[in-house]
Amino acid sequence: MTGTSTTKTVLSGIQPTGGAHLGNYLGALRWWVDFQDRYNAYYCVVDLHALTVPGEPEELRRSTLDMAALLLACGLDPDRCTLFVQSHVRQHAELAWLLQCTASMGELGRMTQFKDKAAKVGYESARAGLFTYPVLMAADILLYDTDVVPVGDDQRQHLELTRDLAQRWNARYGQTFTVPGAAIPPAGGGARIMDLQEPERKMSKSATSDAGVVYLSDDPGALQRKIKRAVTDLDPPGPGAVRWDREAKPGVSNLLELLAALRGGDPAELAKDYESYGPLKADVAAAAIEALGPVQERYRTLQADPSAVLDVLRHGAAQASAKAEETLERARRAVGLLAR
Ligand code: ATP
Ligand code: LTN
Repeated sequence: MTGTSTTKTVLSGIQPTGGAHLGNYLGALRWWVDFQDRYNAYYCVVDLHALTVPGEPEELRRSTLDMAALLLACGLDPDRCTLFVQSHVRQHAELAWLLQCTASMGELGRMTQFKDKAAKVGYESARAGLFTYPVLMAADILLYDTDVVPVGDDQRQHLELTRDLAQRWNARYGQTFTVPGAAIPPAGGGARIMDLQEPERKMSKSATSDAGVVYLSDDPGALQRKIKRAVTDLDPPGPGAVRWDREAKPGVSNLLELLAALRGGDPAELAKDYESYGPLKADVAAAAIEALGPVQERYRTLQADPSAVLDVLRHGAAQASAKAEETLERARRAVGLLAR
């Protein structure tokens, strides 16, 4: 780690529920890579969060390791950040319990991600962990005295809850936690990439169909096909057909946002270069292939050497545990648990 005591701390997490997609990359992962050099950086694969929805044990094991390899392939460097698996640092689950006893049913019930995911399986059979999940996320963040949390726009509400929990705790039990802030990409900068087939829904690992989700592991052929078939609208070609208007033209605006996030620039400005959808799609596909090519190459190399990835994770967990234990002990004392 390159951090010093005056360097601010960054932490973020990603679930190993299926492969990472362009939304994850543009909304979060590329910022993680960027932030390694400016912050004391902790990044984790949040496997405990993945248990909130049904899945196969063997699949979870495989996808946790795969996700770690993909993060390294995206550019995380174990010499410049601490990369670990959430369940390897037991303090996360323990702090989550302490925080659950300061969170209210009402505030957790208002979380839109809970409402969406519980509605999918039916409220009665939704796992209790799905309900308390945002508190585990708060524990992930608060354990490391985190200042900054780089996430996509969909995590704004969870970050707000984390801040509320930390402030409430500090007011009730005395100064214990650093109150974190969110680092969400600017509007038009990849904070909320939409599904290519259903541009009113966010691109998601748990989408029902893969057709509108561009995975970081998609080969150039698949990538081109998915982008070519992206839903747009029936406006005829001509001046003004391609414009940045999320309400009236969600599909086209999403393509412009993808291009802006991949190549740099402003989506409304980029729109002026196009009069029809075909050339825009071709440019988005080319930009995605260019950005993902090197990531895929490194991913293949890392996949061939799982023990090297495991070594990184073991080392990361040891580093993270030391910091996490310090904070947890502070919290245990503050809340009145008897010292061991
Ligand atoms: P799931 O749909 O299974 O909940 P997900 O695709 O939302 O998964 P996460 O692991 O929950 O992925 O998110 C990892 C990071 O990627 C988070 O910071 C999240 O905000 C960001 N992210 C997820 N989807 C998008 C998206 N469509 N656009 C921009 N950022 C996104
Ligand atoms: N809840 C987040 C994933 C997540 C996370 C975190 C993000 C779990 N713990 C800590 C930032 C910091 C999600 O669903 N994208």
